[in-house]
Amino acid sequence: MVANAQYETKLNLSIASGDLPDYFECNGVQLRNVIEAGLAVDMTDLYDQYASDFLKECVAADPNALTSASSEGGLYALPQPGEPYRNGGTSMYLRSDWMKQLGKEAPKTADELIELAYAFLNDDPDGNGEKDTFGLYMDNDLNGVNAFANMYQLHPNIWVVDDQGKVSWGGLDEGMKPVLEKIAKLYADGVIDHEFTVKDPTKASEDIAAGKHGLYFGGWSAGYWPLNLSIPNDADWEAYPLVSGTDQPATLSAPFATTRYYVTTESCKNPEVVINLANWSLDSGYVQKLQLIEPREDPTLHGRMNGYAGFQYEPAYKNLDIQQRLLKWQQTGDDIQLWPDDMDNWNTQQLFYSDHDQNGFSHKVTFGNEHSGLSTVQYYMDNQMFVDDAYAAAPTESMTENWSTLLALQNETYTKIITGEPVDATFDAFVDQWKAAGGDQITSEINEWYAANHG
Ligand SMILES: [Ca+2]
Repeated sequence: MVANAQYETKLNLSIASGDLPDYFECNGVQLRNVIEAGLAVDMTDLYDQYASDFLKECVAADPNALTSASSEGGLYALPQPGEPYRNGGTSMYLRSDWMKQLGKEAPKTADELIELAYAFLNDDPDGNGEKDTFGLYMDNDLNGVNAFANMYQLHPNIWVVDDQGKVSWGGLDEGMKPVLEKIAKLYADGVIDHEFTVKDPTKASEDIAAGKHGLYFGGWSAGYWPLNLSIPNDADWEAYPLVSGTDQPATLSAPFATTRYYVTTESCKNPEVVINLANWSLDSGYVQKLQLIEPREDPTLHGRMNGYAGFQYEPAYKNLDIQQRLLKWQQTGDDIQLWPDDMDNWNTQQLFYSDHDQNGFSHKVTFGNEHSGLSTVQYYMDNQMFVDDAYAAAPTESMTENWSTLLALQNETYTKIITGEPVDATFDAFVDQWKAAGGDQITSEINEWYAANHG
C-alpha cells in the first residue's frame, strides 16, 4: 500500500478494467472513479460499528474528511486526514538576532511588520557596514502574497463562501487590489528583491543561505527548508503568529488536506478490514506506546515503534502533539508523560546547541519553544483563526482540464501588479479572462458540490 507513481498507474488501470483488489489505498480522483463505477463498498455502518474512538477522533481532525469520502449519503472509504495545518499554518519567521541588532521587537501589526521590513533593508541588520540585505523574502511562486492577504482576512488560494452560502475563488476578490498595491510599494522601494520574478524557490533560497533575509512567511516545517540553509550565518529564526492589517485578527487559509483513502470492494469477504487495520495501526503505533513505555526512556526506541510495514494510519496532529508536550514540560516542569518520539526530538534539538547540528536546528525552529513553527499553529487553532477551503473533495472534471492554467494566470497577474503594472485594469482583465477560460464553469461545479454537501 505504498503510494508511488507505479502504484498509481497500476491502480488506474485496475479501476478502468474493474479488476480491483479486495481493499486498497487511493487518491481523491481515483476514489471518485471507483464510486462512480459502483465498485466501492458502502461502509457507513461498518465505520460506525468497527472504528475505535481513537480512529474516529483522528478522522474528525479534518472536519471535511468524511464528507470527501462520501457520495449521496454513503461513506465509501476510510479517509486519512493530512495535517490540516500543513499548508495553512503560515508563520512570520523573523531573525531575532537581526531584531536584537536593531533594537526592534517582533511586530504586532501589519504596519509594524512593514516598518521592520524597511529596517531590515536600510539599517544594516547584519552589522557588516553594507546595505546588502532585503526586507521581505519573495520568489516567483509569490511566496508571501498569501500570508500578506491573510493579514487582511483575504484568501487568494482557496475557495471561500459568503453569507449567502455562495462559493467563489478567493483570488478574484476585489480586496486583493489594495493588498497587491502594498506589496508593489515594497517592490518599488527595493524591500523585495527586484529579481524575484526570475528566482524560483530553490534559486531564491540561495539568498537565505547567503544571510540576506530576515523575514520569511512559511509553513510549520520551514525550519527544515529553506531556513536551515542559513545556519552558517548564525541566523536565529523565530516563528510568530501572523499580525493583522485591520482591526480584526488575521485569518489563515487552510487548503483541504485529506488526500488518501482506504477503499474495500464487493469481492472482500470482510469489508471492515481497512477499519480494523487502521484501529490496529493506531493502537499498536500510538496507544500501546503510551501505555507500555516509561516516560523519558531511551530514545532509541523511536523507529522500532514508529510505523508498520504495509499499513500505517497516523493521527493528523502527531507533530503538533509532540511540540505541545515538550513545551508544557519545559514551561511547567510538570511530571508529564513524554513519549519516545518526544525525547528523541528533544535530544535532537540539543544537538544544535552542542554541535550546531543541522537537523537539530530544524527541530528547534519547528518544535522548539513558544516561538516555533508548530507553536504558531497551536496559537491559530486555539484562537480559531483558520479558514477552511470551502471545497473539500477531489478536483472536478473541469478542474482537471483547466485548473493549472487558471492558477498560472493568477500568478502572472499578481506578478505584473507587484512589479508595477496598473492595478485596476490589470486585475479586472484577469477576472474576466479567468471566468472565460473555464473559471465560471468550475465555480458552478464547486457551488453544486457545496450545495449538495452543506445545503
Ligand atoms: Ca549589511
